[in-house]
Amino acid sequence: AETGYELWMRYVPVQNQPLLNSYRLQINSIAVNTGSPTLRIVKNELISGLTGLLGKKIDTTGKTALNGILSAETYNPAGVSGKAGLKSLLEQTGEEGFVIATKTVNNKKHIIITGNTDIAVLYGTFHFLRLIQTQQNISSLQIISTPKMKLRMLNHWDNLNRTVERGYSGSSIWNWHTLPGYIDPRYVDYARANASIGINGTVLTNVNANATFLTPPYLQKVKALADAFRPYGIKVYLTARFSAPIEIGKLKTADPLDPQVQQWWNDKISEIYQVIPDFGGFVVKANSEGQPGPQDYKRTHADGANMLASAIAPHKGIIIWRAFVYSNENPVDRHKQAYDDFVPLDGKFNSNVMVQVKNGAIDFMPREPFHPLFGAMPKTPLMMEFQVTQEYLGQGTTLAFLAPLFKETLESDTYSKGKGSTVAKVIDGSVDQHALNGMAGVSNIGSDINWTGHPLSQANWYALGRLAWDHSLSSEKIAEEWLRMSFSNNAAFLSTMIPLMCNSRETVVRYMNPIGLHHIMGTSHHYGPAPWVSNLNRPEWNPVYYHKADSLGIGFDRTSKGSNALGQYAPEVRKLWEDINTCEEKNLLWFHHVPWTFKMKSGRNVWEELCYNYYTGAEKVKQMQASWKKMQPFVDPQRFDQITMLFNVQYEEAIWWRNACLLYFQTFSKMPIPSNYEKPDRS
Ligand code: GCW
Repeated sequence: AETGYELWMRYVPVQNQPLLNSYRLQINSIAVNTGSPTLRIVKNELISGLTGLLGKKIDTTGKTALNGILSAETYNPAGVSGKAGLKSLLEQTGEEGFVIATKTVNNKKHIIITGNTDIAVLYGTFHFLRLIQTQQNISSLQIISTPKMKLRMLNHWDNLNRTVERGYSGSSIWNWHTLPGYIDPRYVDYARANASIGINGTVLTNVNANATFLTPPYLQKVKALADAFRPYGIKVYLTARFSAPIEIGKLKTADPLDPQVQQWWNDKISEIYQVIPDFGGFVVKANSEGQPGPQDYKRTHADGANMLASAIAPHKGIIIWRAFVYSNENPVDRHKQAYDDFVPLDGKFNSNVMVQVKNGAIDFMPREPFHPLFGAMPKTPLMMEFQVTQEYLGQGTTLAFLAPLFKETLESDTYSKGKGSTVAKVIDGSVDQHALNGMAGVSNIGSDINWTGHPLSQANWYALGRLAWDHSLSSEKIAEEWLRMSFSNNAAFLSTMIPLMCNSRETVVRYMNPIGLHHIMGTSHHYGPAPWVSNLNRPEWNPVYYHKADSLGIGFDRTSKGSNALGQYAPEVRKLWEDINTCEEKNLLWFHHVPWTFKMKSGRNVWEELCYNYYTGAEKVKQMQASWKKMQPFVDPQRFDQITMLFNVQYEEAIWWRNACLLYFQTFSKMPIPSNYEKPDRS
């Protein structure tokens, strides 16, 4: 059978014998009150987790003559959590945070997992199992953990016909045909996996999906999924196509100020809440890439969002309105449009509206500077939209561990309220005091047995959840946890694989989009290089629009002498990036048109620097291949072979990117490829 289905919850026996013995002594019995579906899940997870990890049958009576009782309970003054005096700690943990503490109660040593809600206990349970999976010391625990963000979401770009937009791991996991009657056990495992990393919301449908999802038969299917996810703390959201009142409501207009349209949405939303009482709300893509929206009726994004927000407010739902908008009426610089459209609307959105912003202003490139909207709309809660699926990062054949990409954006300083106003603090609500806050990732999950296609891409799903819970975690820590749980706790394995994972995205940047190049990929499918394309009827779709290579140099001038997209950033940021000498070289060609002969810090000129990056990028894939070969003793044959084959594909693709881009750009630079980069593998 294919391995990988278990994700990071493999629960294989602890390999380190002394540690295993000590865990066995410390956990003699578990005590879980199963008063709710969520607590029954807690109990089952502890039984299956501990049986697997400790390789012994677990006593579940909670009654043992020995020390070592593991108690999981929602805080109870009369229970073990109350007797252990954990009340004051729980005052800090809110609805979802948990405490794990070692305490002596009635003369017996207990490990207590508790929280203010059942879901918090479930989160604590997964955390506790993770401690054992990653071989941590559990002898004296005092852990308090609360999520830094309220909404921690996956966005599925799944269509009704089970295709997945930009999905590379099979078809949609939602089988609309057999729903609502058949609940595939996979839906439950999906919920379990998400709960294990703290994800608490899922948007089932593509932002480009049609309105059929909002018809009564489909709402029954959505309800079936919502029912399956509820005990895991996961709320269901849908996308709302703005023209739904026309398409399924038979109205003549979808104008948000039209009373009939408003009534239609009021009724539709009431209908949804009758079926799904805790429905989360809608995500909306409007007036973007041909999708309908309020601007079709000369109304603003705020008019559109507020119309839906008013209809959903009585039910306590929210509207997540996307800021990913661009049109060909803005020939100067697509980079600027979202800011131009949305900043004037700051303060005009209802309080249950969030604006969801991609991490960068163009579109999920291998590297983008942070989006200028972060910090620029203080009166509006902004939700982060990251992409977990690897549309522009090699899709299903490439290892690109994305935690470093996520972190790079989260740690960028917007300076919106002075130094230290990082993107993370803007979106977690702390800079502008927003109670509504969150982070979403466009899912990479599909029907493949291993969920994500590339086995190592499971780490990106994991990273999204972990960072939404706690954006201060380092990429290395996340990689380490995931590797230990998914593969092995062996020190030699980890010391190779943690850096390999953490450097993998930078390697992709080197051979695809070095020093700030962007949007030079193949048209429409976005796979492989095509920097030469110039004939698409929408100028901002053409790669040449972005690299602007000519006989003098290369790069997009976004300074005040060019498109002035830099004018959308805070003065401190603008100043740093405006000056070609202080702009970080990783973003150089993003903001500047630079002469081929410009000297980089390395002493190489820009042309040589490009050659250097493309060549070393490809070389680094080869090094990953070689390192991976040495991992064979630590990995099951099936995953080992699959990953080996995928590295082979990735290496061919790196050569493809390198040769295509350099040979094309050379027609402008007219300079030779330095001979020391001419490695024998040039094919
Ligand atoms: O990245 C682009 C993709 C589209 C996608 C769009 C969006 C869902 O190429 O496939 O559509 O972004 O985010 O709306």
